[in-house]
Amino acid sequence: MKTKKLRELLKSEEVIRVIGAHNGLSAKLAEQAGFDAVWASGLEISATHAVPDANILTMTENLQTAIVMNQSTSIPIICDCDSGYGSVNNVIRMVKEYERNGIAGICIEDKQFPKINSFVNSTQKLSPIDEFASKIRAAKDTQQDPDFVLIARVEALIAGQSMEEAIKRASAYKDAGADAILIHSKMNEIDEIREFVELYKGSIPIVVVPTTYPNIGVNDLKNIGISMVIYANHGLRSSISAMEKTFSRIIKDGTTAGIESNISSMHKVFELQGMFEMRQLEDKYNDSNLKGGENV
Ligand code: SPV
Ligand code: MG
Repeated sequence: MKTKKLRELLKSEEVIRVIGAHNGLSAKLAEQAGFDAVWASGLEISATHAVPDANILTMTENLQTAIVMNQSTSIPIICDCDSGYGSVNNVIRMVKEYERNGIAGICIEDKQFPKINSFVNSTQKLSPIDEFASKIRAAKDTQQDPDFVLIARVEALIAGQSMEEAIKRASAYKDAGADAILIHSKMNEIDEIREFVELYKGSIPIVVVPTTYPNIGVNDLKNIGISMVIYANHGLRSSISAMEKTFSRIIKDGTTAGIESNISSMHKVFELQGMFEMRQLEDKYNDSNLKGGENV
């Protein structure tokens, strides 16, 4: 069970390394690179639909994407579920659906619906603490598998609120039953996170997303007392720059010759999509109608 795997990871002394992904292929690449788990990122999934990260996509669209990701990997998927798609009743259905579909963990954030990405220069509207704590209690009461993980994300620092407010929220969410706290920050240094960890004496794992403070290494995170790091958007951003380079070069050159050596081979594509395994199965079951060669 992937829920059990994620629980085991949360007990480990090492920092759990998680990478953002947005489809089956990127989830598979995450596993092959050696990540412990995959973050089904709202930012990545919305961007790959070419819509804003602002609850434009529905829960069902995000879940369908997460299901494909889950089927493509053997490592746990942690789903970014924004603020839970509405009220406690939305959260209750959400937990049922995500759990039923084999998702190992979810993360909900204490913002109002519709949310907007934390790095957008906009007013971030937080939920009242009690309202968000109720969502956590409802989620924990709903889950059937005790190993299903709920991460509660504190957006107080993102919203420009005090450290005291962030600590108060983290404590309330832990009391409501959260399995881990994601403390989000948009500072360029780790100091704010370090201060949070020092002041927050809660006994549950702490998760960080170092998008704006990339210089902090995994060993430093461990020394500070962080349990999980999510590199939330680096797959998406690397694919955008790679495609931009390739596409503009083809337009400029009028040929693909100049980019061939910089892009993955067709062999690699076949390997990633399981083409060779499929062909072996054909041989095994002797389905002569489907036979053909690899021509590229
Ligand atoms: C995401 O990856 O969608 C996240 C992280 O929620 S952030 O973009 O930092 O809000
Ligand atoms: Mg998100």
